[in-house]
Amino acid sequence: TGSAALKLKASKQISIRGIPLLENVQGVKKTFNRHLHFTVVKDRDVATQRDYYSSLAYTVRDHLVGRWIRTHQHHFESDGKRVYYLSMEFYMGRTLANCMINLGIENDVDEALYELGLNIEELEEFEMDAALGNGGLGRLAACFLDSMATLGLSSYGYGLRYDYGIFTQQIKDGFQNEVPDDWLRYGNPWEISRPEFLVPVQFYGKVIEENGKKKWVETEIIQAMPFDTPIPGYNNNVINTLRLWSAKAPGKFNFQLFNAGDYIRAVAEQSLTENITRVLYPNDNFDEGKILRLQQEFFLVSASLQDILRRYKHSKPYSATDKKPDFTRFPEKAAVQLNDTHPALSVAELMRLLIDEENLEWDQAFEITKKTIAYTNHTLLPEALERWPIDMFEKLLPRHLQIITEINLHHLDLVRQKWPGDEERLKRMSVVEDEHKVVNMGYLSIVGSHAVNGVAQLHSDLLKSTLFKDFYELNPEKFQNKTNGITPRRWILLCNPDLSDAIASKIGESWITNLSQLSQLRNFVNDEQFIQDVQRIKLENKQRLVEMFKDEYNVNVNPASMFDVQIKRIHEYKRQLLNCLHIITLYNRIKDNPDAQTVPRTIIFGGKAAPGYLTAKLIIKLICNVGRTVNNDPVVGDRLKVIFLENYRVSLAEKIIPAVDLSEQISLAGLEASGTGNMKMMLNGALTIGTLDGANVEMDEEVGRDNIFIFGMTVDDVDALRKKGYKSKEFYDREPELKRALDQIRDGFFSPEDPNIFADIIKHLLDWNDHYMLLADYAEYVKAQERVDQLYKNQTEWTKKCILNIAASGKFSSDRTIAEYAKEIWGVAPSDKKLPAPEEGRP
Ligand code: B1H
Repeated sequence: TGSAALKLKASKQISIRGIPLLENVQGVKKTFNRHLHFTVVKDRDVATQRDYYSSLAYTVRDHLVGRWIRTHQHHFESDGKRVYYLSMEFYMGRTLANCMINLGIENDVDEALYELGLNIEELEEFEMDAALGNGGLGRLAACFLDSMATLGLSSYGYGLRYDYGIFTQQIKDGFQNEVPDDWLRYGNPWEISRPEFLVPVQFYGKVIEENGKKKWVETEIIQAMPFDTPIPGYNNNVINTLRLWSAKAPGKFNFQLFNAGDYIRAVAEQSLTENITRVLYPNDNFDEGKILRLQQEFFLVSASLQDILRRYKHSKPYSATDKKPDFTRFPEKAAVQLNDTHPALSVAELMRLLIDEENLEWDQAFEITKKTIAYTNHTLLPEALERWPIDMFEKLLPRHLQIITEINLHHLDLVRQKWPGDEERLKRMSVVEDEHKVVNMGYLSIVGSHAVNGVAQLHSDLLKSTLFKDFYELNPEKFQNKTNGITPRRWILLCNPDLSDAIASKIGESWITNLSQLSQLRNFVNDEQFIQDVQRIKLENKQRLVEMFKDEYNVNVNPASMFDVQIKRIHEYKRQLLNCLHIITLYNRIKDNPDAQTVPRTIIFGGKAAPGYLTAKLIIKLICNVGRTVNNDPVVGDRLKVIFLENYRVSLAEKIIPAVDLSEQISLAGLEASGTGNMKMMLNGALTIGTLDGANVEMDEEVGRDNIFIFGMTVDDVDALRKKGYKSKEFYDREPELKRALDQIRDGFFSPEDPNIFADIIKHLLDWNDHYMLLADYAEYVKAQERVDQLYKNQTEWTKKCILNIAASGKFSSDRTIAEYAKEIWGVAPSDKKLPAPEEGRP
């Protein structure tokens, strides 16, 4: 109750959380009690905390539905161009607090729950994360939905409703275990199924010719059942829709078995069909190439495109009349954005629907397809690039293989026209790679799109100069950059209310939808009161985390220590191991010099390893073992602590990010396409230590080199070193502290009970020549960390730089990113118009 009172006091300051009105508060209490009774079917004698969460969720949902229906009517009536964001991942996290904030009812609900004697923050913990994503790519899709709704776009997310999202990570003795994420176990108050919009998706079968027309016949059908989730815009009464498909066996499946009287088996087999949307593939930046994944991708693509075409055919100009839909105008009414190549089959499926179902000619269909579709690339890592074996296509999607083959023939004709006789180039640019008998989905996406973009300037430039060089030379006008962004609603307003209030007290509130206004904070960089406020808020955020460390990890952490944080998927290219080598170095320095004054640090890791990625799992084990050694060494005391946070996910990120002092963004230059965690921590007043990779480059440009710790090789340095011939052992021999750390790992210093356990890590770094060049960047990294220590000793100077970072983070709003997509790719215009609220009567 103390914290509830504190929260009420704090939240009164900022009007955007809604001004609590007595009548509203009474209304919320009434609705809450009604839902407890009629929806949850409990009374207060037997209701559990989870029941209260459910009642609260339904209460908040009630405030959405009127606006949701209204938004739908508005989109129908205005009949503008619709934007469709197709993604295999939407990493939404929790919905409750985000809805309250975007609707501006947070203070009303706070007050009502307080008066009911309930702790709203405790109730919020009962909501499971909607964790239908792996990492940055899925979370980006979620941030984009928020921004598209906030910018008033008529937009839809399309994805899959996995029964199981990204696994729950448990750490036992330093080893990661995966537990299925049964997120729908207690029901999902935020979704509504739409059985009336069920869509059949075809698989297998064969292609025949009838009257000169191709026909895909004898297919197996799986139904796609849509589930809609509301996506509220910030303070504009817009509620857009995220539509997720769930696989459903058709009622009369498997005729033969039914007729043979094997009823039980026929029904049992239905559940096998429904496996298509059972589980999210848990790989970040890695393509497993499994047929089930190809089925998932086609299921998303086919159901979504059929739905999109149906909406077009029933749109206003055609609904009341019997006018035949004119598909040549389809690209004026629909933009389809592919979130990486995972929905790249859209190119072939849209062609099939236009040609086979709507009877268009090839050339016309291809023009329409290209004008409609655009493609975002998210990675250059070769192991993440999708290349599906032709046999898989042949079997699963025979008609699509034909269409792709024909698209490729037309495409290669154009290449031939531009570069006559250049057989090598022709081979390099073929969508169907004859040599490996695979379809290159990146190439298919480029050929079938009018726009291709990378996710940060450096990444977009590298696409043009390396991975897609030939395609850039063929169609330079297609290639664009759209630097990623994050939504300021979830990533500061929701997760860091006190910092949001402090900012609002200086520059008002319009930065929430116009983040570049944060630059006004530069005027307060010498304002002592503001410096103190920012410092105090960071400390309080850290103290909340310290309590969790005590409760859940039984580690005592000094809240004044520097919180040095690396939170992201565990991957060799992200170089968590480099961070680990630095920790060992700090440890050795303390042990060599027990009395020296050092800047106390708490080094925090969080992140999941793909279940099949053994090296990543071993890295987790090493971090945990180093932590065990360091944390229990009495000589070290509270000068150095290492914590590996279990089950890092969106809802945990919201707790950690506001407490970060130092943000670790240390990937090998050229390999992290953008990064988005880097932006979240910058916005919340952390300083960054990082390489010139991904969006770090643009953060550096925005904040200035004095206010960020940049170290290590650039992309050009990496290239040059590889050309010259990199030998990691030379660095091992040259750097005594590096050698010592590696020797300790190799000799079992951190694993006396199993001295050989880290042999593979040593193999990667020394024997196999350190593919991600950690050893080459080690010395500069350690030096950069020394500069970090120096600055941290002067808390005022440190905090000034934090303020300058917040002030410079405006570029990284996903509102800016989406406004650029809208203008430069989709051809739609954002609107800051507010739709009328439900109580204002029909427009
Ligand atoms: C990113 C992926 C990814 N890039 C394949 N690529 C996947 C690739 O399941 N799969 O097969 C899943 C994910 N994810 C990330 O996208 C980049 O690594 C980040 O640098 C970037 O910030 C993020 C959003 O653009």
